[in-house]
Amino acid sequence: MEEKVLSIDSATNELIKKAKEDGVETIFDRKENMKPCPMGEKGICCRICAMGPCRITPKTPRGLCGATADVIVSRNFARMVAGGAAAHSDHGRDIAHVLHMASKDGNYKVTDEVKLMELAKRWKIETEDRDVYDIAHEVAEFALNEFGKPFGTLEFPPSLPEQREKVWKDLNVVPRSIDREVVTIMHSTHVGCTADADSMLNISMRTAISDGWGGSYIATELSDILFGTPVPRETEANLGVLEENQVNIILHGHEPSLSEMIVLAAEDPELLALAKEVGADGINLAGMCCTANEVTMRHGVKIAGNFAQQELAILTGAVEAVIVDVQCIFPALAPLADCYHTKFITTSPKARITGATHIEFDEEKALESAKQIVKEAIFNFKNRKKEKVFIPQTKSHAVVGYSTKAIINQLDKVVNSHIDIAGTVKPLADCITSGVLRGAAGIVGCNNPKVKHDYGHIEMIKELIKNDVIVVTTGCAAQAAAKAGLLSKDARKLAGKGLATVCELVDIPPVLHMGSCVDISRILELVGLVAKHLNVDISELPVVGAAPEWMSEKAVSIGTYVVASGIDTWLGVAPPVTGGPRVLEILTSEMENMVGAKFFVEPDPVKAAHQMIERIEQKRKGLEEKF
Ligand code: SF4
Ligand code: MSK
Repeated sequence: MEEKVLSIDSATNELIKKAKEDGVETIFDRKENMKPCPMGEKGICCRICAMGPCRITPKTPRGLCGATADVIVSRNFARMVAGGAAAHSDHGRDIAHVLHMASKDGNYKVTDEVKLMELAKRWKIETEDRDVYDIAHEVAEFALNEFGKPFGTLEFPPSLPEQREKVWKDLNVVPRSIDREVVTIMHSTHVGCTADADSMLNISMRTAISDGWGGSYIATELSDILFGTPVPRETEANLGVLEENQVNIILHGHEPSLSEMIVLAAEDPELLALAKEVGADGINLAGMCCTANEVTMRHGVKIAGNFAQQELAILTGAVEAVIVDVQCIFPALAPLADCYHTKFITTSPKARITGATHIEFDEEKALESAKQIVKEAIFNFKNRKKEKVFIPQTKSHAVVGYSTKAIINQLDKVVNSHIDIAGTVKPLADCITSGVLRGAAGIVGCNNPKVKHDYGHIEMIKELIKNDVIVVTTGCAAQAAAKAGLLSKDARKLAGKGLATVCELVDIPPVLHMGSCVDISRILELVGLVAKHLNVDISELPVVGAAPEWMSEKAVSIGTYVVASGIDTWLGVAPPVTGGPRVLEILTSEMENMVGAKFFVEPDPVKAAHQMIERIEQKRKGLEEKF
């Protein structure tokens, strides 16, 4: 029987084959045996109280309490939003705590002072004649207060157009504080509370907005202040970045507070000497999932791969340690690591995994903790079994690190200094209104074995750039693009004439890496600034979003805040809402009347790209009438 090709990435396919030879299982095997529950798939199973679980069927159209399919589906959806918003925002809160402990002589320092001062001014924090760290601590306190302040509403960043804020005010979806919105969902979905799909989705929107324009935004801004605002830099991507003769360490998870310290520890002369002592040529760090994005855009650390490749890194037999913090970590890594010499090291009390080695990362002694973790990897080098090693020779060149500021810097290359001022998004807005660029698309999100690995991302991106739609990308989609060579400036040859010309003039690739999942806030910032420049609402711009291979609750929150921000969003995998006709109607139709955008579900990425282009052209007509 012919083998099913599970990925468009040759390194992935080679290692899936090795897994078979080694007699170990991966997500790709488990997917074959898993038969998803049809009730769960439609979202019509409720286990909110112990009278259930209740399943909606033609014979039982209501749960024991009387909840309808729409009530159950909308509550399940809201809880996914709450889970996603909580994960992103708690990440933001942790970074705020790190900023609060930053000091001149400590491990954590202020790196982007300009950004700190901008934020301090925005939040009306006194900056005159004050020590940078005093200001930083007050900024951190202000940020922490945004999570749980008892009165008022969220402080929006200046990139939010006032037209959009008005839409939210009219719908009563302006978030109060971030934690409060998450708690409100948990309360409202308790048995005997909200039993109205419209209201449930309204609450979901408010919580999602508190993520995108609150918790995630804070995570990005404070990370930039601490670790530096990314600038374009070169890197390489795919499992071929692992080195035969070095101590290979995979950094996997999300929060840069850990990975930044590991990067420092891996440069420590004492540890480098120790690596030599155990017979290695050096220490090779490689990132996975969003940690990869964080460390590649600030340090050029190479990208080992995306979500679906985490087990495959261990399968190479050449990884001394996989160091993880939070989110998107397979529990399967623990038993798999036992089959090889790899140490699977968890570091966060929020993500302990049975079978892993737990070394708690102590932010108070950050570098010391990081060194201890790196030492574990070095000492493990001697246990590597040469006969088990197979590193696929596949890697691609990529340019990463396009923060909003970095994009504006690139745009300055085409500013006519006689007419325009530098440092704005005007050149980008001009390219869009003139039609040289038809529009822009944000392609984000995970891998999901329901979709051929990376196929959804890559086919969609290629189709869009071919049609002069510039693509910005984050998360595991960004890594798929890096592996496929689409983040290289050479990828201009795959772009349409207009986009290729812009890329040439501004010296960028046609697909811009903007960071990790929380950095979708950078996309919101850029889009918001263009809308403000043109004095239109975000929903009037020829801008679309997509998550072709999404899988996490975070992606549900992201999709909801992106749509609530006025950007049409395509999903390659249907969310578990199809059992609620009213919920489906709101998400895929009525939201357009409320927020000027809606969800689309289309598993074929090329078809989806054409639907996106069609919507872009519709929005262009609206803009042309206006200008
Ligand atoms: Fe069943 Fe209602 Fe309890 Fe859900 S909340 S499990 S529908 S009785
Ligand atoms: S890591 S949420 S698999 S993008 Fe942010 Fe990747 Fe999705 Fe996790």
